[in-house]
Parts: sequence; C-alpha cells; structure tokens
Amino acid sequence: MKFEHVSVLGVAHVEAPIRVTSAALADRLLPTLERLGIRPDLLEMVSGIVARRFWPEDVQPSDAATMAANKVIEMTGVDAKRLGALVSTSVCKDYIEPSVACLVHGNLGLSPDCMNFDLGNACLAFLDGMDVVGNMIERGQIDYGIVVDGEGSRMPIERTIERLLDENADDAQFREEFATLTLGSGAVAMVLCRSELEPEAHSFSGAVRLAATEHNRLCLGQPDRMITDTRRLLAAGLELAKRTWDKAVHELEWTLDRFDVLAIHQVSRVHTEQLVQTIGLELDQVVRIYPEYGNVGPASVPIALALAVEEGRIKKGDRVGLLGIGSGLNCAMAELVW
Ligand code: MYA
Repeated sequence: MKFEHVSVLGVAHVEAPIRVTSAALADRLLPTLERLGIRPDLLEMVSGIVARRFWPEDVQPSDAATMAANKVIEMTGVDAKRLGALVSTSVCKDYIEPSVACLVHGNLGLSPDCMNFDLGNACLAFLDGMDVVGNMIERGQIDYGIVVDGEGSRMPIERTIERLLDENADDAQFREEFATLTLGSGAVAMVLCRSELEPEAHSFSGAVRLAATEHNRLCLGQPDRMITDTRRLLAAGLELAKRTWDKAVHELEWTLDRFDVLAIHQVSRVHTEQLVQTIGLELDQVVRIYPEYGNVGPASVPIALALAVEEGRIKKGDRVGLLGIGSGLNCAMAELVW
C-alpha cells in the first residue's frame, strides 16, 4: 500500500517514572532461581534488558495515553477540534468496556465528530492504527487523526513473580513465564495529517504486511499472565520478518541501504541482532531502546521513533523504516520520509 497524501505531524512519548532493574527482579526471584539452578543474572544477560519502567499503581492505560496525547497535541500545535479520528492501540486496558479510546477522547474533550475506537493486534497494533488513520486521510474522510497507546507492565510482572516464588513452580513454568519479565511500561501518541495541509510534516509513504497465523498460540497473554514459547516464537518471528521485508523489496522497491534509521519492535538483544543478521541490515541503523525500556508492546516502535527524533538522530529528509511484529503472528513494515 502506497500513500500519496498522508504525513506524520509529530510523535511524542511519556516515560513511566519508576525504573525497575532486571537485577532487582532477579533479587526478588532468588529463592526460585537457586532452587532451579538458574544463574541469577539470566534475565539481563540473555535478553540485554537492564531495566524497564513502571507507572505508579493508580495510573491507568487511558491516563498514560492521555498524557502522551496532550504532549503531542501541544508539541505539534494541531487544532484538537480538527482531529477526525482517535485510535487507541493499547494491549493494556482500563476495562473490557468502554474502550480506552473513548476514555482518552473524553479526557481530551475532542469533537463529537471525532470517531474513536480501540484497535487490538498485540504488539503490532500501533502500526495498524497508523495504517487505518492513514487510509481515512488518503480517501478524504478526515484531515487529521491521532493514534495513542499506554502500556503498564507492573501487574503482569508482579503476578508472575508471585507465581514463580511458589515452591511448586518448576523449570518448565519458569521458561514459559520468563518473557513476561521483559515487559516494560510507557505511553506514546502520534498525529497524522493530510500532507497538503502541513508542508513541514513527515511523509508516510507506504507499508506492507503479512500474516502467519499458523503461529497463533506461541505467545498467549492475559492481563496478569503471559505464556510464551520463546524459542519457537523467535524462529517463526524471524522467518516472517524476512518474508515481509522481501515483500517490501518487491512492492515498495526497498533496498538494504534505503534507511538511515530503523525503529523496530523491541524484544531483546537476541531478537534484534538476529533480525539484522537475517535480513542483512546494519546494527547501527537500529534504534535500541530495549536495554532501558524492555518490550513496551505496541508502544515500542513509536517510542523508539520519538526518542530518536528527540535525540536528534533523525534529520530532515532521512528515510525511517518502522518494522513491527505482534503475537499472532502478524508483521508490518512501513516507511516515513522525515
Ligand atoms: S512476544 C514477547 C517475546 N519475548 C521474549 O521472548 C523475550 C525473552 N526471550 C529472550 O530474551 C530470548 O528468546 C531468549 C532465547 C534469550 C530466551 N526461560 O541460546 P539460547 C536460557 C528461561 O537458547 P536464544 C512479542 O514481543 C537458556 O537455558 N531461560 O537463547 C511479540 C540459556 O541459558 P544458559 C531461557 O535462543 C512477537 C540461555 O537462555 C529461556 O539465543 C515477537 C541462552 O539460551 C526461557 N524461555 O534466546 C516475535 N530460553 O546459558 C519474535 C532460553 O544458562 C520477533 N533460556 O544455559 C523476532 C524478530 C524481532 C523483531 C522483528 C521486527 C519486524
């Protein structure tokens, strides 16, 4: 899918304020690690994740997403009355209903004409939200739209630690719950717009996607528990990512040296290095936020983008690749020209 009229006006993230190190989690798990003969530094050593963030207990996903939305609205100067769609892509939710999107819409006091809904597709949902809003802009339905995401990993990690400290927890349970300990918290929001209205905005030129739903049971998440077959997920994810890249080469004429910066879904050091190697990319093109933030689900790719912009790593005219993947498995890759 190629867009001709869609741009990103701005992206902003809000950092969850409590930094929790992998060493601190390992300390709490020490009785189990010792009992099962697992080395205490396993989490940080194998995943490369040094820390992740938590929100204070009373911060809900919609509160976090609202903070990020307010920040991007102020940063871009967009007239909030002109937003025609608000899409929330949070995996974490305040309630099963109503949607996170309607809570954020109400908090922001957006127009009654601004369509709002949640879009769920695991860690890939933010890229899907960009696609949906992009399509609405491209076909002339709206001029501006906003995608928001607020994630909180505190509850699943706390519950996982409680379960793993049970004296009946065995090695198999530790392995299937291990990935939960890599999750992080954060919030992010992006305003998309009709390119002709905002000449300084950054072109969203196109995207490709592929599904591999034969792998739809490799990572099963509930609010307080995530079960992951880490080894098979890594292999299947890399294979799907490679096929999605090849599709972009075919449909969007991508080349290995096309991108100045790559914002990819952040899982671990192993995933990042093997992705780069599998496709044939360069590691120094990749923005790496997993060491300090862990895996922030669908917020990972846009937070990596926002941090790279903040740090001056992305300059005007740079080509930025957004490479996303989510449990299911679904993969999407998109291009921005900054
Ligand atoms: S779902 C979230 C998925 N997240 C994770 O899987 C994060 C955690 N996983 C990892 O960090 C790696 O997979 C590990 C394997 C390190 C586990 N429990 O050589 P190895 C030990 C406990 O076999 P690798 C999502 O985000 C093992 O005994 N320990 O490891 C959406 C050994 O220890 P020792 C474990 O294969 C979808 C050591 O680790 C476990 O290199 C994402 C090394 O073992 C375990 N489960 O890595 C889709 N497993 O040395 C995938 C191993 O003491 C995306 N160990 O013997 C892929 C592409 C990414 C981006 C794509 C963008 C397009």
